[in-house]
Amino acid sequence: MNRLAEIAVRLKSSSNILVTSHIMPDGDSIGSLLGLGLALQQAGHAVTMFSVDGVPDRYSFLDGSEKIVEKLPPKVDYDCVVILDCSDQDRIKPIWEQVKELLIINIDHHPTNHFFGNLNYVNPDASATGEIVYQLLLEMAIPVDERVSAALYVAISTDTGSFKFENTTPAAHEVAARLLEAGVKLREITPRVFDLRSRTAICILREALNTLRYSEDGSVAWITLTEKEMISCGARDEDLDGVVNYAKNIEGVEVGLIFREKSDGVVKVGFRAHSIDVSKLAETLGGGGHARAAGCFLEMSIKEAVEKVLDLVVKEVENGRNHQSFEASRDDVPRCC
Ligand SMILES: [Mn+2]
Repeated sequence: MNRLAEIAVRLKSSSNILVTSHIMPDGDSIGSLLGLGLALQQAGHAVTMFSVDGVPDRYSFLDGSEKIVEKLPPKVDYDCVVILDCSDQDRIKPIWEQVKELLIINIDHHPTNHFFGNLNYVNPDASATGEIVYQLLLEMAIPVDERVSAALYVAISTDTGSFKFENTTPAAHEVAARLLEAGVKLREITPRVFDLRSRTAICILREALNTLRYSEDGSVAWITLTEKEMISCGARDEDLDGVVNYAKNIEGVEVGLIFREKSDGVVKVGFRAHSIDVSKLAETLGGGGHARAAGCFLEMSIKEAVEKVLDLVVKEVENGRNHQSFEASRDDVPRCC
């Protein structure tokens, strides 16, 4: 692995730079791209900021996002290509063949990173790639202006789930503090990035909560959504983002589930857990994912899918209790401490 100082030296000597980040961009992808791209431009470099899938509406208010392009010329010639927040080449598949012979600088915080660059800086301890970009700008002695600070703040605050996830480190807060000092306006960011919901998303949330059910012992809560309900709201999969958490976050619930009927007789199941490992359950059903967030597809009716999955999950929760493998949940912590 390279040091950030080496990457800083290389960037300083590059006049024509391509900066890009992953497909289906999230806040860290866009925020890092914009933060680094704008700062390098300001320092006098010719920078092309590129995002395969453009800029999601939620982030298009960010100053400078209008400069992010979705197409590259057929012949590319850059002194270097900075690839941000991508664990592997597949995350930038549409342009990889086109740029792979150029000098690639890979900057990321995913522990699974493939070190596909000529220069690689991967720090899994960083809360977001945006946090690394901030350190890189310090290294290059490029001042962080209002536009750059807003972009990097969006990167860090989205990847830490508004500073709620476990990757919220002291360093994340420290960098956020410096960005606030540099002029971040939360009244412009918070309503757009965190609070805004489309009417479609609210419509499908209302339908979803109407279907909420609990297992007998109350440890599992689930939501079912039929194709009919999706169509009646005009909802797409992305409108269901976070809906399963309404089930998971109910008092006494260990596992929240969402069953989404697809038009082709397939049911998509989402699992969210507080303490047990639901990725193993999802794997036994042909799916996978993370320990506390997993999913699978089942070829059966939604009624059959609920019965099948519920049986497995309730047993797993019981097992978890018997083996006392639960970590202390917030409610288990005595109020005094
Ligand atoms: Mn990230």
